[in-house]
Amino acid sequence: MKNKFGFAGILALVIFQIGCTQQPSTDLSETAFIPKPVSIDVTGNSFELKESSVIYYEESVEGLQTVAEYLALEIKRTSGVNLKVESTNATPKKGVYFTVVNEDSKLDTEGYELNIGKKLIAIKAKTVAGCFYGVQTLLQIIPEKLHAEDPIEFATGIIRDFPEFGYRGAMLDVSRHFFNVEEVKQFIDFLAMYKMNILHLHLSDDQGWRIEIKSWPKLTEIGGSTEVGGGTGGFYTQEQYTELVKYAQERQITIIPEIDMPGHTNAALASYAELNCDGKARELYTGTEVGFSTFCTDKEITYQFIDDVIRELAALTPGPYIHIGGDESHVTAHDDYVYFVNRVQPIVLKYGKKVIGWDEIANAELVDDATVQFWADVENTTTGVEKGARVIMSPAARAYLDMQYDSTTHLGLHWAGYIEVDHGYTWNPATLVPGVTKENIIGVEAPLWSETVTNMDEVEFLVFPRLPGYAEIGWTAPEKRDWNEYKMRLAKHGKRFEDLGINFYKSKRVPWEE
Ligand code: TNX
Repeated sequence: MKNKFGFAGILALVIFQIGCTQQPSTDLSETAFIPKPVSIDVTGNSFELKESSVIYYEESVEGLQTVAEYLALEIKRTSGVNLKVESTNATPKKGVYFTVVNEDSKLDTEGYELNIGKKLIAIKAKTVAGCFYGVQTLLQIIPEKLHAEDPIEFATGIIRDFPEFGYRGAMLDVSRHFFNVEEVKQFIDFLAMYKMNILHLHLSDDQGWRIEIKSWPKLTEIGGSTEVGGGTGGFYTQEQYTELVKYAQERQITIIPEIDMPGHTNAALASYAELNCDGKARELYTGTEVGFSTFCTDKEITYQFIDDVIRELAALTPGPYIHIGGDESHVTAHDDYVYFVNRVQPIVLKYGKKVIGWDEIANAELVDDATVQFWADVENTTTGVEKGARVIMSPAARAYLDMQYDSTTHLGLHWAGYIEVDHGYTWNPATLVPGVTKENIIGVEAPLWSETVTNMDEVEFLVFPRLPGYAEIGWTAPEKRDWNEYKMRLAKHGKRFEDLGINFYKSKRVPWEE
């Protein structure tokens, strides 16, 4: 029998249908995952999360409940649906199930397997961190914002995934401009979305001292009282700092505190006269020059002070590292600088932590397990490697989040050049610096210095959309990365940024979707 619409009519109807209803994808490989996973096997069906679905986690695995609850909260945030979270000692038949296994030798410590079946989503990993990354992958399958009537659907398949580097971080300078606890938490959430696991906090500089040290209270009373431009500044009490550490930990992020010294110390030198060689307190500083301040390297009080600061900071720090800065000490004589760095490193070890410093610290003797952070000087960095140090790659010309995108975007600086989104993405940490190879490198970090950045809107503009690229450089092997393919995935994240209310830079080099 002949249909009264004819073939063309039916075709039009079908096209109309596809155009109008949101057809769920059943092809998992169509999802724009960032960072790009190691492998995706498509099975061509779909899973629907219902109000009645339960999120199960394997009983008696410490920390796994937090991950299950995190997923429930994110589902609630994006869709309004409130899912139950329960522990279990057997694999359930339906719902979502988290499990930690020892036997899967192919899963690296931070790796995970996300198996989306028609009835059950199973996330397994060797560690709780792995399970958390499985959650982040899962969340990228659904839109950031769902309407009440939208089904919560996932294409089925199996993703196996693990990172290239164990250190994937960003730095926030809270000294030049202060960012409060809520703002730092927001920054932490940005990192978590892209499976980054390190937040380096630049806690002291010429313009401000931002962490309470109970044995030296004037550091924050005086040194924390202002910021670039003369605003009121601020600082974290030890309780607030602990709250940040915990918030980060729940998102598998380690906070690395930095006390920058012997240069970049005007705020401390203004707080305590005795730390100056001439015994006179410095004026507070609200400009943006660098390299004019130094601790007095031949006074014993300096090392007593540093011992107290590191003792208190180490007690607040569950992570393995303390960052001692060491950059741009232009008014410290070379020999004094070397003497100083040689004396400070053992203090860090004494309190059970490992040393990180900017690449200049390689001019000193380096203690065991020291890490140098490459930002500008190749020779310092290769010297560090020769002395047995490991390297964090933060090349200013590629990875500085405070560099302007181009000459027309005004926020940020450009002393290391302009960093458009593609320029920030198209480099390989393992081949960028001759003499520094994959074996020497623990990972990648993108620093955001805050001379020009005064609020979260401005933070977001410099961080997005570059941060996902740095996350991918840290997670995805270089042979699997390609700008032309990446920019298509990044384009699809524009909608996510909008739904999250993120003020991002709409680079013309990315084909953003309407
Ligand atoms: C250099 S990078 C600095 C910082 C500035 C930054 C601005 C480094 C270790 N030192 O003091 O804030 O440039 O981009």
